[in-house]
Amino acid sequence: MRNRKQPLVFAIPALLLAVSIAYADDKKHDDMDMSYQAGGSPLAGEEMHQNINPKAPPMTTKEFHAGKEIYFQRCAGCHGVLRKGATGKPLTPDKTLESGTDYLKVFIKYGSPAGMPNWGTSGELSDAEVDLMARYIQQEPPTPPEFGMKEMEANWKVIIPPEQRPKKKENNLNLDNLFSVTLRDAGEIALIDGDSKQIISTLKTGYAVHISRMSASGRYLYVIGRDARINLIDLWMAKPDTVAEIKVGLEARSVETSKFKGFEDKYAVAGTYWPPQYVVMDGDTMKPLKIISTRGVTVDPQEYHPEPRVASIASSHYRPEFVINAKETGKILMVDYSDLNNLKTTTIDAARFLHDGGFDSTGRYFLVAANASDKIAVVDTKESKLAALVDVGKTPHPGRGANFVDPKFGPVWATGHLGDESISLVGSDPVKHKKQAWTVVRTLKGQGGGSLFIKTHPKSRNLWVDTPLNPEAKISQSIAVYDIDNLDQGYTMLPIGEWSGLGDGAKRIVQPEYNKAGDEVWFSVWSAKDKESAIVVVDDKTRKLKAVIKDPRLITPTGKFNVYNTQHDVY
Ligand code: DHE
Repeated sequence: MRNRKQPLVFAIPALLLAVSIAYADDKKHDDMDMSYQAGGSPLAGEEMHQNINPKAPPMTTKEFHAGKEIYFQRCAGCHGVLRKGATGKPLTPDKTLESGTDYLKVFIKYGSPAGMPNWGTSGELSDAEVDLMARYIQQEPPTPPEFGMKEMEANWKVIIPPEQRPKKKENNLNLDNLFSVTLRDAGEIALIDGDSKQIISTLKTGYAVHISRMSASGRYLYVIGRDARINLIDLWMAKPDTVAEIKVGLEARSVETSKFKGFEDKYAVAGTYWPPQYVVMDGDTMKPLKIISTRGVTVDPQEYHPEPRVASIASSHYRPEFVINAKETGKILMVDYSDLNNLKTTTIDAARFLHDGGFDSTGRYFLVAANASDKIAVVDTKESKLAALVDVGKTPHPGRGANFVDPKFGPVWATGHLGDESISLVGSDPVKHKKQAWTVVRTLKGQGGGSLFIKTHPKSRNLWVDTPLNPEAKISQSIAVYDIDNLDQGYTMLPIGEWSGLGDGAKRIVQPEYNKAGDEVWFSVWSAKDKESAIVVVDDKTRKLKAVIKDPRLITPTGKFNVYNTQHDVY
């Protein structure tokens, strides 16, 4: 049913519940588990969960609900709400029952070198919870509730209506160089002044907050949590704060705003993992206007998929269109927002498991990773057509990618990979470098697999590649930097984790992000929530340490979004 190439190597700290259970043919512990579990008197008198499969280990109704809660919070992000797998392996009962409780418990408790987090030994889950989860994932997955207009409206709050907001900017902040920093496990963002490196404020956001995006004018900041809660923050206020809030589903990752001329700041759009749909909202209040389901048929093989999650969303500069990537169907939806009542959508068949991506330097082409297909899909947003499908390395993960001019091959867009150490440079100029366009013109050797983000800036000749998910601490705690003019020379490794001066902790270096001027690169030094984390700022020219931002409020900083660069798609 699923693509056999689904990644083994994801260590996304959120959630891989059982990376290798598919290989557990020889581990049939069902009977043993059954007798062990069923014999326990603690269950006597408890209301039991009724599973349609009699082989599933017994659970009380209370345990089932507790398991459901943990699963939707921690595991669904990778394994899917219906447990059909995506980033993580499928966890449907046909697989999990074969593995059995003991085997699953080991995986959940200790994780695996291939990327499954060690939920038990890290202290995130107690032994009792590990046992509960091992039994929970052998039950039939419950279908989560739908989330339509009624639910969205009930969860929508305009805290300060547009007419009561500032008529002009009321603070002295240099908004262009402000950073919105994800404080993942705190469920907050920090607004950091890029000039002084001071934290201006921290704001409460959704659970396991994920990304920030800017409105076309640069006034409104949209922040989305994994619980599908979006905060709309007005940066013109004397003290920037949330002016509207909405929850658009049970699980989400992406939010974007209309950027086409004449529609600046008019609409926002958010995609959800569950339910599989997207919603178009008013830009300044987030009033939900139109919900569209992504359920449908996959590009190949052509079969129905009940849960095509919405991954990245971009906003076309050439047409009033959102570029919406439906992960499991592999379809890219060009949604014309100029007439919401008579909605026109061009559906582009790309490749399955669409994830993250960004524009080329001209802003015309959108390049998105079809991660488990090891491909990059290139969309021409001017023509609303697929320009190419490019084979790259194993499990590409570009973030928004990096644009620069390769001295030999001309303009390129680059991606790193989760599944191998390579960095693929894709020719991105179909006019002057037609032969190279949409092919891998060069492959760089990186520090190792486990790369998530790659970055440069139009004013820089450095290319930065992180490897936060590499199992080797030396690699996950450092960054590779290439001289764009001498790519053959290979990379220089900078020990950013060490530079941070932090004590023990994972200190994963994640997501390089430039300041507006393009002369500083910011790196998150990401440790667990009970350990100190930091942001390290490096001078782009000298590649020397410039500043370390430390503060007790900086809990698990990950993504950093410079207002100007995010607003103008500079990367
Ligand atoms: Fe992300 C972007 C999904 C885990 C940090 N992440 C994205 C996008 C998607 C996505 C679809 C593109 C949004 C867009 O452009 O519209 N991320 C997912 C997952 O499904 C996944 C794999 C598992 C999960 O449980 O959520 C996942 N992501 C993570 C992390 O663990 C990261 C490293 C840390 C964190 O904060 O959660 C993480 N993701 C990011 C960041 C971006 C992102 C920083 C934006 C990068 C950019 O430069 O735009």
